[in-house]
Amino acid sequence: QGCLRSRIRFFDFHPTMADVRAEVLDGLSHPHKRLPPKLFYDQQGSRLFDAITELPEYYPTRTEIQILRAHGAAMAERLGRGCVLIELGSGSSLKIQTLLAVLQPRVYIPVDISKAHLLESAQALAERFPGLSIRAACADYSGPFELPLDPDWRDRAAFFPGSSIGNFDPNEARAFLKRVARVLGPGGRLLIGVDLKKARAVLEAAYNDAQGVTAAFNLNLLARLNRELGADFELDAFRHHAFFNEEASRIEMHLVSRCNQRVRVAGQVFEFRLGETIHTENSYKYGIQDFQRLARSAGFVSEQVWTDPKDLFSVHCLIV
Ligand code: AVJ
Repeated sequence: QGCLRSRIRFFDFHPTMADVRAEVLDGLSHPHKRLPPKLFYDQQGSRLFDAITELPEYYPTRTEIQILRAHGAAMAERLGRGCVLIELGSGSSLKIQTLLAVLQPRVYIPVDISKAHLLESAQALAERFPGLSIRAACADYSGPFELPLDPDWRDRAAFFPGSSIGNFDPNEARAFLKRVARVLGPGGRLLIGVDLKKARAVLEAAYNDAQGVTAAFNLNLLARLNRELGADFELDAFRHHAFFNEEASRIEMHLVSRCNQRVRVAGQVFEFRLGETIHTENSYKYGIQDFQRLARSAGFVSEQVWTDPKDLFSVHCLIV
């Protein structure tokens, strides 16, 4: 079917339904109930996230794009023309477009957990960049993960935008960065977007938007469990709560139970007290040097860092 399609190869390393079920039951059995933020990104969740990126309060996406537009050519030079380019959490593959024209990768490997979204985005990208060879991989990079790489492909580079690194606690982030370093090999470069620590009011507004899109995004997690695991969460019986935890330097998102209630999930019953929460996301905020220290502890050397004029967001180029 047409030459556009033939440039996209799809690789499915997606966790199975059984994995999702086990992780959900494990998280809800914990004394402090929690669910991993990767579960946000079903098709509906990916759509809601895209809507978040356009909110007036949510500064990270537009600020990072501003930095990429201002310095994309220099960044692409560093990553190396003609490299094998891996993007982790590629989502809609919008940010990479600021680099592709200069970078001209021999192959682009978008990796995302949201399968339908990944396929749509790869399709759209292939149409915009007809010469580009794409290997789309549906995978969960929060643990060890596979990539569709040929062993003899050297000159590897990775792009990890959006401050998704902030979803990991610092120890997990270090373990993740070590895995990326191993995939890249000596001399390989990682371009990574990291949200900066800033005034509480600015941070809290970004996760409590006036239109309630972030609340809908958070609550969609329960709707998804209802759809996919036959859970019986009453969406009105939970509310979105997001705040900046200063000591830990992270935004925390929770779903707060509005009453004492019982919920059935995949055949198991869970009790919620009034005010009890499910912790659904952490989004760590770093100082530039704090992040450089973390990267060093994972085996990277920090080569360059770019920020916006207001120092809201940073993009780091790291070398293995
Ligand atoms: C995609 C994980 C970077 O933490 O800002 C946005 C996700 N959650 N609003 C973030 C998110 C609520 C986002 N990351």
